[in-house]
Amino acid sequence: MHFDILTLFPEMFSGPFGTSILGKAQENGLLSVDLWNIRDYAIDKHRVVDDTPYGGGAGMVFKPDVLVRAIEEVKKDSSAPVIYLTPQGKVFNQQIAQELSTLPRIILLSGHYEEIDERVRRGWIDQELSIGDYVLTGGELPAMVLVDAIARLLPGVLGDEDSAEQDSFSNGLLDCPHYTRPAQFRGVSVPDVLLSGHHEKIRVWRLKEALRRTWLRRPDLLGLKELSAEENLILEEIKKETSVEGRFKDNESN
Ligand code: 4FV
Repeated sequence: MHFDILTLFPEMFSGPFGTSILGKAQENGLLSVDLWNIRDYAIDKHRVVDDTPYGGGAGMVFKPDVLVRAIEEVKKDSSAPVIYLTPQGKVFNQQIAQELSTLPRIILLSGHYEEIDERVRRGWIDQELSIGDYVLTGGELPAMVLVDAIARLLPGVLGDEDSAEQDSFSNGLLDCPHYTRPAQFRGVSVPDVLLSGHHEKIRVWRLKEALRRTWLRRPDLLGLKELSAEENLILEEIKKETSVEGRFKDNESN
């Protein structure tokens, strides 16, 4: 999969994209990233990329000619979608990451300043995505978040195919609790079932704990998911087990 990123600060990306899983994935040819400096498409002497908004007011607006020159140079005759990172976009989630991970190429436009000219939004932007309801200083971190969340879903990137499957949200639920050695740590033991080697019991325990955690912390997610007969049975079991105090206590712990 190929990512093109239009940004005013290409140097911001070298750290996250040059190390760890994303760096290795590029070395292995599982994904590639091209960074395009929007300022290179400002043709005036001072390479100006922004201007004051018509109608007055605070903030600056990306000049439409500069952005369009950059987008058209990168996109050429490709069908790759141009995705603009902005608080006004649809909130990015695991399902969107999954959908985008099936594409051969996407073009990300990292916003800056107040906004982009509305004519660019209407004529050259295919999709607007937000990483959350807060305002950042630039769209570079959002672009890194998208690449990270999408890239890890690409075959071979995580190495162990299963681990992306068991993530929070991958099956519409939060992830279950996890433990590793030692079996006893500061007087607290690992649940016996996880030491039993009984795969079916371990599967059911993990599903139950994922349902419990989702019900206690993010009941809204349960409303979005069609629960299987097994999941419904387990959820009823959890509700019977969980007193009002229990529900309150778990919220305290997170
Ligand atoms: C943002 C977000 C975000 C707004 C002004 C950059 C900033 C400047 N992008 N999800 N939240 N962008 O805050 O995607 O354009």
